[in-house]
Amino acid sequence: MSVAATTARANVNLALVKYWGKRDPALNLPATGSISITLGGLSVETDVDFGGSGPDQLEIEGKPAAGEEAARLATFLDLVRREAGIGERARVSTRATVPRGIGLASSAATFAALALAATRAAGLALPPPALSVLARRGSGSAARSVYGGFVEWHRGERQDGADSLAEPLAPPDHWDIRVVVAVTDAAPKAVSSRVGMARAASSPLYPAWVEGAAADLAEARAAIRGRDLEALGLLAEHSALKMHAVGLGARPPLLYWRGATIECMHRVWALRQEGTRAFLSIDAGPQVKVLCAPADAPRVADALGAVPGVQRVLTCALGGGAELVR
Ligand code: 2P0
Repeated sequence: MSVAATTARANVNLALVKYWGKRDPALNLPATGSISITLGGLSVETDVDFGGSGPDQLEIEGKPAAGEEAARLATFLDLVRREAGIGERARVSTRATVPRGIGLASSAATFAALALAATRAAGLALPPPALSVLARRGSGSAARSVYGGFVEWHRGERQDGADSLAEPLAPPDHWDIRVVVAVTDAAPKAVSSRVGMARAASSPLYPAWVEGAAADLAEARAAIRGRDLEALGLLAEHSALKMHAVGLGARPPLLYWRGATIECMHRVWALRQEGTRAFLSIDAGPQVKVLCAPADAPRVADALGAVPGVQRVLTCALGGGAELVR
């Protein structure tokens, strides 16, 4: 039985130990585990209700969803319908409360919010672990956005993916840190993460990437537990740069960086030389994300804002998990 219209919100997350490669693309089962922080204030809000028949009505930012985006949403809604035993069509409306056009309106927040809103609208009350498994089917990294603070997504061993879910390592108030984001290019990326990950497997560096994950995860967990910014920052930087190195070695090659991306990287390393503890991460795009202490965030933001080609800079604290809005 479907119930009333439901709205949920979820934040984006930044992986400190990256997810880059799948053991099963159909189920979004990762080749390795990953660890992220959920970022406050960069979120996606989704309204869902079920009723009537006909094709789903899917709206993103007030416009009908089309193409692959619409297909991914509809496929995900089919999973929810199957789990709830309903056949009604869905009406979905999704809004990013992230500043628009900054290349950060990640699918992680979209599918974490949709998983929560759609299951509730379909009359299901899934506990967070089951919600994480479901969100993963929409987008791998969405498994992590179900939770706030410091989060680990386990690779899992099972073929059906039932054990490939995220769990919280520590809540947001465990450790007050900041992420400063330098936006260098807000255009949609030319190669999706999905395609990028499939291509990564052709790289001779990929086996080393997969093999190194367990040690990276253990190091990140220990650094989070000990609130050791230097250890966590250096490890996050190492994980991100290894991920991009895998892409450079792929056939065809893959590079998400623009000129300003590289200039930001040098600026972060110069800040470290000058004594500021700042550590970079880069996802499947050209933006540079810098981990630092709250007191250093204004200095880091000023430094990145002065790099030629940087269009804007925003600073985030840690945020909470997916939540119902109404
Ligand atoms: C991550 N990324 O761990 C990595 C690092 C981007 C770079 O997860 O195919 O949208 O939907 O599972 O989760 C972005 O990829 O990919 C991502 P799918 P997803 O955050």
